[in-house]
Amino acid sequence: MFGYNVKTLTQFIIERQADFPYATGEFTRLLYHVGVAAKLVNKKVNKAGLVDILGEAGNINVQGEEQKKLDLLANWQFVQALKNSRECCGVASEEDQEIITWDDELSRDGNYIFCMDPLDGSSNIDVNVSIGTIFSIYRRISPRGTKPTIEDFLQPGNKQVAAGYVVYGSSTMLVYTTGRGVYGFTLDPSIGEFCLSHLNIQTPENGKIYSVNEANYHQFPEGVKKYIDYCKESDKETNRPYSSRYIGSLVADFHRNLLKGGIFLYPKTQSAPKGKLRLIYECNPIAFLAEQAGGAATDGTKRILDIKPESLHQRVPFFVGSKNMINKLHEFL
Ligand code: AHM
Ligand code: MG
Repeated sequence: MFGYNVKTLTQFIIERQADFPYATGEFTRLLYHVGVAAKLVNKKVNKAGLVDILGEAGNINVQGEEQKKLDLLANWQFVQALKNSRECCGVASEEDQEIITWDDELSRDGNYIFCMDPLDGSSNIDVNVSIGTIFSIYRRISPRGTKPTIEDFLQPGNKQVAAGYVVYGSSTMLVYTTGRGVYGFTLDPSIGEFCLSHLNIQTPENGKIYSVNEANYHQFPEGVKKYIDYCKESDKETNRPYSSRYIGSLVADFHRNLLKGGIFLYPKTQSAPKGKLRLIYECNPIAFLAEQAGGAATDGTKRILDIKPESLHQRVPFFVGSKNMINKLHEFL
C-alpha cells in the first residue's frame, strides 16, 4: 500500500482562504508560520528527557552555546517564526513583561497581533507529562506601518480572529479555530506534517469529568465548593459521581474535556485572589475554542470573551467546558 489520503495543515489553511472572499493570503501565511514553529518546538520537547545528557539549562553545551530552558526556547522559536512571517506586527507572551515589536518596515506593516503562552504547564516539562502552546490572534487596531500599541493587545476575546493550541502529548496535535468551527491536526512524525484528524470538533453538551486542583478546595468560594460536592454526589439520573481528572496542564486538561465532555475549573483562591490563569494568553483562546465547539467559558459572573483586558498579564477565575455543566455551575455561584 502506498501512502494514505491526508490533508495537511498547509493544504487546509490554503483551501480555507477561499471562505473569506477578500482574503489576501496574509493570515494564511501567518498560520503557516505558526505550524512551522509548533513543529520545531515539538522536536525540542521530544528531546526534553535528554537534557541531562546534553547539558542542563544555564550550562554551556558542546557547541559552546548556552542551553536555554525549554519554555524560553519555545518563546524564542515562536517569536522568530512570527517575525519571519512578516504578517505579525507585535507579540505578547506570558514569558515577556512587555510587548515585542520590531523596527523594520515589513514587520510594522503586518496586520496581526499575536498573544501566546509558548509552553504552558511548565511544571510538567521535566516529568514527561503533556504540555502545550496556546495562542490567540487579533487584527491590529493601530494603523498599518506604525508600531503597534498596547491597545492592540488589550482587545476583548470576542475580537479574536483565530485561536488555538498545540498539545505535545502521546501524539502532538494542533487544534485551532478561526470562528468557523474547530479543527484538529495530528503531527505525523514520519512525514513531518500536521494532518487533519479531527473535523469540526463539537464538545458533548454534558460531560462526566471535572478537572480542578482540589488541594485548594478549602480556599475556594462557597459556590465552587458546593458545585464540587455536587460533582461527587451519587445520582443515577445525572450520571454522578463524575470522574475527577487533573493533569495540571491547561491544554491537556482542556483537550481531553473538549473531546470527552467535562468541566475545567480554576477559581480564585486565597493565595491567588484574582485566579491563576491569564486572560490574554490562556483564557481567551481556550474560551474561543470552547464556544466554537459548542461549549462555554465564564469567570463565574460573565462570559470570558466579553471581558475587556486592563493589563497584559491580567489573571481571572476560569471555568470552561460542556455547556450544561457550566450552566449548572452558574446555579451554585
Ligand atoms: P504556567 O503557565 O506557569 O505553566 O501555569 C499554568 C498552569 C496551567 O497549565 C494549569 O492549568 C495550571 O497552571 C495548574 O496550576 P496548579 O498547579 O495550581 O493546579
Ligand atoms: Mg501558562
